[in-house]
Amino acid sequence: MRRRPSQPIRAGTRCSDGFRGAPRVLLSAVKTCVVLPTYNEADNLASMVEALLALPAPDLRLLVVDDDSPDGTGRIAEALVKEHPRRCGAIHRQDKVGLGTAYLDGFRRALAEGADAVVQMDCDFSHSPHYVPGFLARLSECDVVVGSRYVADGRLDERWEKGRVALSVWANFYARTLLGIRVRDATAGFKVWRRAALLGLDLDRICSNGYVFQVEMAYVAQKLGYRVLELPIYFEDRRIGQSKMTIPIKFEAAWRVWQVWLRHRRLTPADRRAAAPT
Ligand SMILES: Nc1nc2c(ncn2[C@@H]2O[C@H](COP(=O)(O)OP(=O)(O)OP(=O)(O)O)[C@@H](O)[C@H]2O)c(=O)[nH]1
Ligand SMILES: [Mg+2]
Repeated sequence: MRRRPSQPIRAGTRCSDGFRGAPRVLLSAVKTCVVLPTYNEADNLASMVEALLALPAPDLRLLVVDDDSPDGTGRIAEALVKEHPRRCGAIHRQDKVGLGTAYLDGFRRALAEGADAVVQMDCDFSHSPHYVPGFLARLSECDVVVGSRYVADGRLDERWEKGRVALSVWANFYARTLLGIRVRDATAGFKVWRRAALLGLDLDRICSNGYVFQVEMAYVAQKLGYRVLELPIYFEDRRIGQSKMTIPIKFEAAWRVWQVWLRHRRLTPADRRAAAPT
């Protein structure tokens, strides 16, 4: 069955990626993989995994992508894989090679393992696991759900200093204006993708490896005509551990947005990967 890019999914429609149309998808029927990139998250990983495995989404699996964290996060991941062999997996990479490729490696593995829905989220509790079932349930209405700080009822942690809030708002405004991104939170890192959307996006064309990865994914998804649903989240400051965001990374991100524009500005829905199911 083929649908035009922006055509809504009718109630009861059976789609080739295992979803039914509105009003609600049966969570138990959706094979979900949560991709968790980690670098020095030893204090967060076990509690994050515990919280995710306790969610009312029985066919939910986790995939940790660790970059040889000096604090031993990789060893904790292995212990969790041993403890939950059917529900946890891990990819161990040799070096800190970046958030973008961590997600791409995780997405490819999740798709290869047959996931219908792929969740991407930070492992520091900024993205609260309790949103995941609600996001999955709304995936019947769209191709990607975005956990958004900048829609009505979305909020940033009150403990953020004014400068940090201003920078976040400015970065979002900059990326949205330059690229014409309609999503209010263009830099959001908490998303749930339909299998068909990730396949159609063609992960091989995504080139950003740093924080612009989120912007590139949002831009390419929009250019290819995928339907985005933004749902509000409360974005809490990381509970434990340190941010990997530095001033040079922020400057680098600013000019890389131009690269994203140059690379993808001519994409249209016809450029979805041909073999991708709709
Ligand atoms: N595998 C891998 N994970 C990374 C890398 N950089 C960051 N991460 C993880 O990606 C997620 C987001 O990174 P954070 O440092 O929290 O970045 P942030 O959310 O923009 O910054 P904060 O506001 O301080 O939380 C976390 O789970 C990190 O552990 C990396 O190079 N490789
Ligand atoms: Mg974080």
